[in-house]
Parts: sequence; structure tokens; C-alpha cells
Amino acid sequence: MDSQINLPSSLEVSRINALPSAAYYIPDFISDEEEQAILNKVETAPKARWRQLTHRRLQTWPSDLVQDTLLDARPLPDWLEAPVVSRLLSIPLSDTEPNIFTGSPHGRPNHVLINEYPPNTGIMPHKDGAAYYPVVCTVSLGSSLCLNLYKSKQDGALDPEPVWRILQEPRSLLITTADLYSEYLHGIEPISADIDLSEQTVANWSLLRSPSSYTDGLNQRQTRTSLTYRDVLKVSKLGAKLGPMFKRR
Ligand SMILES: O=C(O)CCC(=O)C(=O)O
Repeated sequence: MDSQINLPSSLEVSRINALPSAAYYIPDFISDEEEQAILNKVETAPKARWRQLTHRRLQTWPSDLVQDTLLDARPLPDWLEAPVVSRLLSIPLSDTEPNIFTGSPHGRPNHVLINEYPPNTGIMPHKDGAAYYPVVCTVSLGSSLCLNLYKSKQDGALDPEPVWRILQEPRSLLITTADLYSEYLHGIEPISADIDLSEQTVANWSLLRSPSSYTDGLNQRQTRTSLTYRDVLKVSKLGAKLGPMFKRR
């Protein structure tokens, strides 16, 4: 295997101990070359693939969801499937569970959301809702930034202070599951730099590839692109019938 890639013998080795169960962080999940190849595919995707929001643009593969259902059951294109999915499924979760998607309806992610965050761009705190199996796998490309985790206050309002921050380096994989999926909100602040980064303030500090890069606790953001892999629970029967007729793109 490429010397830049470093996979744990089991996800347990990569657990973020400061967080409620369970979240995992693998800094060297893909190589520089793989990162560049994926970024190239993202950038050269047909214009119609992009959805432009006010501050951010995104792509969905194989398609958007309609009423929480995946209508287009085509397999993910090769450049999103390999190397990420096979590598993800190759890491044992525990002695009894082969991987993190054991037990999910399709046994693997069937959907990828691609978000692009130039500096000063973020995403409002939110929960991912009922459409997905509660395992979220995020590959980060291009630049580091912090994902914030929030909790609702007693009265239901959002506490604006994050409870934890997770620093995601380029080429890393972050997996969040269980309570982190259902009980907490996640979001990214629209700022140009993440500040006050340290062992005390970043939940996954001990798992980072390069904690010494953040001198003075600062991460000056560049454009960061994320690939969010999830298993959509409901896939339309019609889409599933048509799926095998299409080749990967
Ligand atoms: O880009 C990210 O890391 C977060 C994306 C996200 O929050 C989502 O897809 O729900």
C-alpha cells in the first residue's frame, strides 16, 4: 500500500476518546495523488452537477433525495467508489463486526454529498435527519477546518457555543455515529481561520497527522472540499430496477 496511507488495524485504534460514542478519525486515509485525482474529478464535473447555494456549492451522487428517498439507484461513479469505499469497508470495526456499515440496509454507502467551502464559508448547525443510516463518513480534501458539535439547551434552543471541535485535515476520514448523529448538531463556522487550536480545545488532537502545523493555535483556511458518504435507507424500487442497466461514470 502507498506509504502515505496509514490505516488502523481496527477502528478502535482511531476512536476519538473525548467524544460520546462513537467517532473515529484517520488522518492518512488517502494519498496526495488520490486527493488530487478526486479534486480534479469534482472540478471537472459537468456544470449541471453543481447546485449553487448562497455561499457554497455542492454536488450529490448519484442524485438528490426526494422525500428522503434515493430515486437514482445507479452505483457511485468509480472515482467516488475507489479508493474510498473499498478502503472504508476493509477496516474492521471490532472482533465481531467486519466494518462500520455492517448492519446498514445496503451494507455500504450508496450516496455521496460533495460540499465546497472557500474561506469564510460554513454550514449552519443541523442534524442529518431520518433519511440515512446513522453513520457519516467524511473525507476532507484541500484544506483543514473545524467541524463543531452543538447541543440544544433545555428549552430546545441551540446553545451557540460548540461543545466540541473536530479538526479535519486534508486526506483524512472522520466517522461519526450513534448519539453524535441523533443527539448533537454539527456545523462549520463561516470564518477565514480556526483559532485557539490546542490539545485542550480540539477533541481529536492526539490523532492529528500534523498538530505542529497549527503554530499559535491557528489554521488559516483555504478551500476545503468534503465528500460525505452515507447509506440512504430508502431506495426507490423503480430506481433499483433501472440501476443495473447503467454503467458507472
Ligand atoms: O462538509 C462537512 O464536513 C459537513 C457536511 C454536512 O454537515 C452534511 O452533509 O450534513
